[in-house]
Amino acid sequence: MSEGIPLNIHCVEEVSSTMDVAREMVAASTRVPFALLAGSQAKGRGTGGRAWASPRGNMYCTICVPEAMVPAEVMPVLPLVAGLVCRAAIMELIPGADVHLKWPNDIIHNGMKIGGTLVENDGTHLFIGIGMNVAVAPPVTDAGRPATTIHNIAEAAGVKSETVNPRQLAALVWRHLFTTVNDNTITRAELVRRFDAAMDKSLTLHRRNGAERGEETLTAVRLNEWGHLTVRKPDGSEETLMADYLF
Ligand code: BT5
Repeated sequence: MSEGIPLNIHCVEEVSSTMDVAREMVAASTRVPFALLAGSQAKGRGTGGRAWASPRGNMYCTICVPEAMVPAEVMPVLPLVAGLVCRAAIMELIPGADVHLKWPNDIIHNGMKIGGTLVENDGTHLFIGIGMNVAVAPPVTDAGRPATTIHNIAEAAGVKSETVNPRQLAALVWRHLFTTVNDNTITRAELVRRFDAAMDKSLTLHRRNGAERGEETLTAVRLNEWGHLTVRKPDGSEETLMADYLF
């Protein structure tokens, strides 16, 4: 049990994208909440139409939750919560691992990308997509940062990497997600504080223009109460970003 929500994971082999198949499952009246965990994806997607490389060996999961289950305090920062629960899941498997977050949706180790999250909705349900590299770090072909894997992090930490697998990781993400969603004492301010504390503020950031990176070098300064990121520019001035994605 995860804070009253029994684990409900559907495991499949290759799909186009777990986001699309999860929507079809809702249309076919699959019991929600559920998680769809795929072995690989032919058309995995990131934000803004970018591709998510999805070879076998990694975790490709969409958790579908009725919108009505998510409290008003959590809803505006749900994309940040998605990153927080992924980090918590990895750190439960590899205690003390140096796992950080990059606003708004990346999970990072030593400046390399372990995974990313993508939140979509259909008006009544939320679809929380999570891709995490467990065993395979695909080459990154655009201006994104290099990829790493949870197995690499485990080995560096002296944890047997074969003890970390996609199914187990998905179950931990599920538990951390529903623990947060069902905590009726949690506030938006607290979730923002947690994300701020988990950010790697030493990273050099760039705006994304499609597959290109913007020239200006930015650094993360702080989150505001809505979880928007204030960055510092090379001339020392600050700007608050709302819907931008960063490389
Ligand atoms: C994300 O997008 O980081 C969100 C990724 C969400 C993927 C999951 S998998 C399950 C579910 N089903 C889907 O179809 N999607 C979700 P974004 O921040 O836009 O990052 C995309 C960028 O990450 C690309 O442009 C590359 O630079 C880089 N990238 C692509 N595949 C990668 C990988 N496997 N590991 C690390 N970096 C990758």
